[in-house]
Amino acid sequence: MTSEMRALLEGLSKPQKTISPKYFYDERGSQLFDQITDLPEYYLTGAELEIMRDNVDAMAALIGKTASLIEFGSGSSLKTRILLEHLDDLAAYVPVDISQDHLWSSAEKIRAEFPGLDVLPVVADFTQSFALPTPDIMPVKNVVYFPGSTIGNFEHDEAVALLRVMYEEAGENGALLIGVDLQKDVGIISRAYNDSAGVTAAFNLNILRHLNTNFGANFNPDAFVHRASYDEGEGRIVIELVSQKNQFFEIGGKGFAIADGETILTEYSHKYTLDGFADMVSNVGFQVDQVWTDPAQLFSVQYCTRD
Ligand code: SAH
Ligand code: AVI
Repeated sequence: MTSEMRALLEGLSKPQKTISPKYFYDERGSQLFDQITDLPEYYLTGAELEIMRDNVDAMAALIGKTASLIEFGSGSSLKTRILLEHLDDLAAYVPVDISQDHLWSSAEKIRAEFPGLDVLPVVADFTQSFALPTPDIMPVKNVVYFPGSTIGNFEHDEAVALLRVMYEEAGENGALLIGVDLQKDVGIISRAYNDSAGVTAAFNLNILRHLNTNFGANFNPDAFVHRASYDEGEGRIVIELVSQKNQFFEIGGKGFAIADGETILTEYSHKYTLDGFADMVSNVGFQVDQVWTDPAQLFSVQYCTRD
C-alpha cells in the first residue's frame, strides 16, 4: 500500500472522518475552483486581484531584478499574470501544483502569453519535500509566491511547517509574497462558502468522485450534502460532507460505515487578523515588511523577509 493510501485511510479512520483538501483538485476540481473565483459571493479573488492591480509597482520593486518566482498552488496562475506583466526580467517562473493536467495547460498558456519567460512547472504535493528545477539564468534571489489564502487551508502547526519549507526555499536574501484572507463579518464569510449557484457544493462533492476515479473508492456522492459553517472561536470556515443515511463505503480494501448525519471533514479555511498572521510567520523567522489590503479590508497581500 502506498504511503498516500495509508494517510487517506488514517484520515477516514479518525473519530472525525477527514479527507485532505488536496484531493479536491483533479482536473474537474481545478475547473470548479476557477468557477468559484468568479462567484459574486466569493469576495477573496476580487479583493486580491484589486490589491495586486493597485500595488503591483511596489511589489515588483521589492521583488527586484532577475528573481526566480516560485508559486505554490498556482492553479490557473490568475493573479500571477499581473506580476508577470510587471516583471520582465525574471530568471524563471516556477508554478508548483498537485493538479497535473491543469498545471501543464496553465503553464502552456503562460508560455504563450510571456514568450522569453523561462516557465518551469513542477507537479508536486508541496507539503512533502520536492526538488526545484534549476533555471538557465542564475537567479539573484528566490521569491515564493503563495496567493489565494491557500495558507488558510492548513491548521496552525501544518501552516507553520509549510512556511518553514517556504523559508528554506526563499533562502537568505529571498522573500515570501502571500495572500491572506482576513477576519470580518461572519455573514460575508459564510456566503462565500454557501453560494447560491451551488458551485462550492459541487466542488466539495467532487472530492468523493476524485477518490472513486483515481483511488478505487466507491463513495455514493448523491448520498452526501455540502455543509460550510463558520467557527468563530477558531476563526475558520469548516467544510464537511454530511451523510444523508446510514451507509458504507470502501477504499484501499478497507470498509467504513458512516451514520446518517455523520460528517467527513474536507477543509478548514482560516481567516486571520494582521497581528495573528504576523505572529505565526515570526515562528519560522519571517518578518512582515509590507501589508497591502483592499479598501474594504477584506483581504491582504503581505511581503515577508527573513528577520
Ligand atoms: N493560487 C490560485 C489557486 C488557489 S486554489 C489562486 O489563488 O487562485 C489552491 C491550489 O493549490 C489548487 O490549484 C490546488 O491544486 C493546489 N494545491 C492544494 N493543495 C496542494 C498541495 N498539497 N500540493 C500542491 N498543490 C496543492
Ligand atoms: C484554495 N482555498 C484558499 C479556497 C478557500 O477559500 O479556502 C478553497 C475553497 N474551498 C471552498 N471554496 C474555496
